[in-house]
Amino acid sequence: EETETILSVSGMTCASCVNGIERHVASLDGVSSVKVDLMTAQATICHTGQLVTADILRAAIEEMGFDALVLS
Ligand code: 9UX
Repeated sequence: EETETILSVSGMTCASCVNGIERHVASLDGVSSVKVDLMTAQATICHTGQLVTADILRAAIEEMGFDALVLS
């Protein structure tokens, strides 16, 4: 079923960071929506619990050079 995961993302300094994370995470199988907010430094991601875990999302963002922490 669909799960919503919220992560704290540090290291984002411009709108291109936001777009890059949104595009990268959205390309993952099982991810249905991604919203990244620069001001709150949070990513809100809807995904299937079967294909994508919160830790996979965290790792995908960290691979891009940001620090990410699963909040909920
Ligand atoms: Mo902007 Mo983000 O020039 O990694 S893309 S800082």
